[in-house]
Amino acid sequence: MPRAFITGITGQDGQHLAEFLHSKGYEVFGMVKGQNNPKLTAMRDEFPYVEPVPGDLADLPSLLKALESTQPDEVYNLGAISFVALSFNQAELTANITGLGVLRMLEAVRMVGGATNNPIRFYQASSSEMFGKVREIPQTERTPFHPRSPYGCAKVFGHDITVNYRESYGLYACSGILFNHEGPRRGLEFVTRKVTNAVARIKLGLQDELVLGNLDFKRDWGYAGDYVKAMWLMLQQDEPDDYVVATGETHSGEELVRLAFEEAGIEDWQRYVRQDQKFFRPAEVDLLIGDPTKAQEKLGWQREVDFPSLVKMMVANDLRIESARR
Ligand code: GDR
Repeated sequence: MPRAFITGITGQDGQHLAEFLHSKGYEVFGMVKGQNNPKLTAMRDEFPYVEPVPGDLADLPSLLKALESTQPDEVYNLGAISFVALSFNQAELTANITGLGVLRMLEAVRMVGGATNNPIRFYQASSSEMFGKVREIPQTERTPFHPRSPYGCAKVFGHDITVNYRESYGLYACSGILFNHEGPRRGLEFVTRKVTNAVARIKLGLQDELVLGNLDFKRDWGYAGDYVKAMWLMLQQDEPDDYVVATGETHSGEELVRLAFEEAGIEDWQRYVRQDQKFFRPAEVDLLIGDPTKAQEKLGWQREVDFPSLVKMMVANDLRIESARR
């Protein structure tokens, strides 16, 4: 039975990846921080097959202990301070966890190593936020980075140090440059879920308005369930490499809002939407659109869920959850 170790297990991608690897016959270990993590009970209920392992990305000895005790074949580093807006207020913490956390995890992988004929394979969750103020359209594995937030800067370090460990120590280490990926498990602080949840609540008469920040931005939004398959594929190749994972389409913030309201049968969406300066960021990423050709050709990866289906799935999910709460 192959063994996988996942950081960020309680997040959206950790959940999708655990489910996927379990279906592939993996034994799944999930790193959980803190002595009384509030998300642990929910994780145990929903994913009884995931074995929780204590550890913290800020603490190298704990990572060494976690890998020594679990002896994984594959390590997926999905743990991070992942909310871009928060990173402006907690820049040092973001640099420590989202940036230096990758270095600590790589060092643990290098030191624990795994079997001589089967060294540990490492996946780093890199991000389209590294492209930031984009230098070319669409963005590929060769597009230079220009991050626009402390989060983006930390992710650039994580990406570069992953490449460096691969080149310096011959580690099987891959960096997946994933564009935005969403779904029903997305946290309510991210714009897609914030919108679909508010739309459901407005539809059910539980909320009057949707307050947002900048809507003049474009994102390449895919479905998280499709994207975790690309992570796994990257670790099944003969050679480690870096890949952009994206849909190749871009949609505006306004399009997201309009589609979500339409999905709930509300035509005059402008009536319900207000903008507030407090949700604007000090610097913005205006236009992201990724070119997934390499992932498609080399990994045989294809996305299955398109943007309208994604919005539909998320609105339906929030209508179901909010109706049950009423
Ligand atoms: P992003 O996701 O920053 O792209 O990072 P997010 O959904 O937070 O923002 C997308 C865009 O929406 C604009 N926006 C708002 N965003 C939020 N969260 N709340 C609002 O009220 C709001 N109004 C407008 C933002 O300004 C932004 O332009 C996500 C994260 O998952 C990262 O961890 C990941 O690396 C990247 O996607 C790829």
